[in-house]
Amino acid sequence: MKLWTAAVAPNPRRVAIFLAEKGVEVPTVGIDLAKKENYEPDFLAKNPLGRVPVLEFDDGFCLAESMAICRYFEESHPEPPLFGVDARDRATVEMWNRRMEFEIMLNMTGCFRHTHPYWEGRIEQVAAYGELCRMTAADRMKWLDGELAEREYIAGAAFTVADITAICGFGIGRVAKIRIPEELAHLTRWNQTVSERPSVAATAPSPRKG
Ligand SMILES: N[C@@H](CCC(=O)N[C@@H](CS)C(=O)NCC(=O)O)C(=O)O
Repeated sequence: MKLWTAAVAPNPRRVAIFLAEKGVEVPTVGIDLAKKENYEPDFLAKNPLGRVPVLEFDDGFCLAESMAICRYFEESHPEPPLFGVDARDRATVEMWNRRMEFEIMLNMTGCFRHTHPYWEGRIEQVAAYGELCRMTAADRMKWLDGELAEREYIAGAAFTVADITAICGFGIGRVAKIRIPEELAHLTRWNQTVSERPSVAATAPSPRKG
């Protein structure tokens, strides 16, 4: 088994944090997105969408989508549980993870992709869309701050995959110069607590790398 991944990129980072939390080690192969290695025929044969991460099994089967990969490791290595512990809890984690994907990560990556020089000449950048994502992200941070007044982590009292998705969203947002405003005390507290976890600290993107 091997994991096709890319340094810094937020979706591979979700899997890297998840594996570190589980204490699972999987051999990795780095793909250089800047050199467009993800669009070379060998990689497109693994994922025709040209996206990382991809988990390649020994029989050649390739599993893409970071949450599908995390789900595989949740089933194969149940401890510690990161997708919830019973029917209601698992559904609650699912709800929050999807919210973190659609409300946080999508806006952070949208801003990064459409405003950051890293993507110049690589994709068709629509600056106005990037700025809309920045504004929406600001609104969603206020919303999340209110939610976090009620509990320690995104989905409840325990650290889950929803926290992983959110912290990876905030990480790439920082590269696009989206900062959590200090007055959002609950979100700031959550960000500090989660950022100090070894799995998160070890995979943090540097703003210079893009
Ligand atoms: N929904 C996919 C998204 C994967 C994705 O967008 N990966 C990015 C890196 S974070 C990528 O491979 N980008 C390459 C490109 O757009 O050229 C997942 O959750 O794994």
